[in-house]
Amino acid sequence: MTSRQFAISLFALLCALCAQSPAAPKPNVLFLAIDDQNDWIGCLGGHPQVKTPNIDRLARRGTLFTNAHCQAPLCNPSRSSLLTGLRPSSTGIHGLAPGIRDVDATKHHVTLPQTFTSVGYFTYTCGKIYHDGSVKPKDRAAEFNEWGPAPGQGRPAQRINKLPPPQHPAMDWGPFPEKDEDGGDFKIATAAMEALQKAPKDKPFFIGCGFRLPHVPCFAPPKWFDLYPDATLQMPPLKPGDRDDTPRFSWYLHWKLPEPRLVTLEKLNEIRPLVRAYLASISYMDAQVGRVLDALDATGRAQDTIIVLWSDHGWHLGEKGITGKNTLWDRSTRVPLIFAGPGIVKAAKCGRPAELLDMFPTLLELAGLPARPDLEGHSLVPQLKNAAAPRPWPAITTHNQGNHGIRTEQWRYIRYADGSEELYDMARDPNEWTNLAADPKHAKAKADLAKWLPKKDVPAVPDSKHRILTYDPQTKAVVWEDEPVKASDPVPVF
Ligand SMILES: [Ca+2]
Repeated sequence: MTSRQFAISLFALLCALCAQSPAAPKPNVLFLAIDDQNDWIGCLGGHPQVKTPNIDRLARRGTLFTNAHCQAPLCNPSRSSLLTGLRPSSTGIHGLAPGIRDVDATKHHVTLPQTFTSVGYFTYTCGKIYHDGSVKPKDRAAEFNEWGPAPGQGRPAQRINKLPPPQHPAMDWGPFPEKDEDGGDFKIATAAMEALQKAPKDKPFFIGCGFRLPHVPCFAPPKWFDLYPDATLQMPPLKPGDRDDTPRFSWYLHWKLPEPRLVTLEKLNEIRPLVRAYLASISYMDAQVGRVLDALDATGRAQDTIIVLWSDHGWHLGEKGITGKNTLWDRSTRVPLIFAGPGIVKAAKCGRPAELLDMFPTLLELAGLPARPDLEGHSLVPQLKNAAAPRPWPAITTHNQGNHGIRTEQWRYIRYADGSEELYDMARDPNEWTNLAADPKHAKAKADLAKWLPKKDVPAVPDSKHRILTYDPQTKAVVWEDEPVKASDPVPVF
């Protein structure tokens, strides 16, 4: 958007506000983010043992999207997308850097928080809403009125797990710290609770609270590990040889990651401890969600508040041979997405495909703000009134230029930059174990899905860093994080 377009849209916004009666109340927004939370949430059923009573009670209070997906399986591109309402394939933000204000396409784009700030809301953020460091201090006041603390989970004096060098500081898991109140997510919840209390009563608020867990390092106090005794721990379903029918190009999307491969964790007897720590981290984080929900109720403003809870993308715990994200399968793309509040049907589940970038137009509509034609998502308000309302669009996830996943209610279709494909019948094969892409029986379904591949598909912006993959269709050259990958190179084991 040019600065002139920005001025026009801001003017339109102000006119719309003035046209309303002065008494027309604007709903508050409580915007709750989780980091690297896959579908291991009680109400989503991703793991049979996970305990998330607070997120589950939020779901009963509103509408849960059971088929919601991120636009990028990585923090910065996912958050940049949902906060701008633009796809990674449109902006070229594919890596962990740069942030939105350092990219020409989004430098002046009015973001979701900025919209609420510009129309007079009290806006506040704590924890991780934007990717850490992606909004520089000079640009922060334009996004949120106030920036609260964003502490991490802290670190024990010595590493807990048995990973050999290189010991990436984030690749650790286990019981730490001793007490809930010493963990980062507890402090982030406390900051949000204080913001809820101090939010001016004479204007609506938009409070963003971004939790860090279950992102690695998966550190949670010991009592949360006690919920998941090792003796009865259930591991996620894994199929030996699951990568035999996925294209080699699928490996290029996560050629080398800080997150170890399954084979390494099995050798070190670390996969069970990781699963336990991920579950413990989820339950600890869920308890902090509960504290914030209770604090909202205590303000007496809950009936005027829209609550949105989301995660930036999922996480693998051994499925398809890897841990981490950076894939186009459901394990990486499927996320919790819950809306609750005035006008939203309670205890509803919507199985229509939903995208995280739909949150932006949805919140504009719920707040009575003008729709923005430049946004690429679609309001979910019809589904918030009737979970069975039809929805023609699939959910699309992109990981670097040319690699896209298309998710409908029945199918997952993946097209990689070199043209290789995957197709899964999600209704029959929810674990994505049998790639049907080569089966002529499904040629029509595949062609229909391929129509949704983004027409605009720009390369990574200049100065892009970390998890950047490029492919040259002329020379077939593959480059992962600035290092060429040869067709004969063995898939890295670690
Ligand atoms: Ca993340």
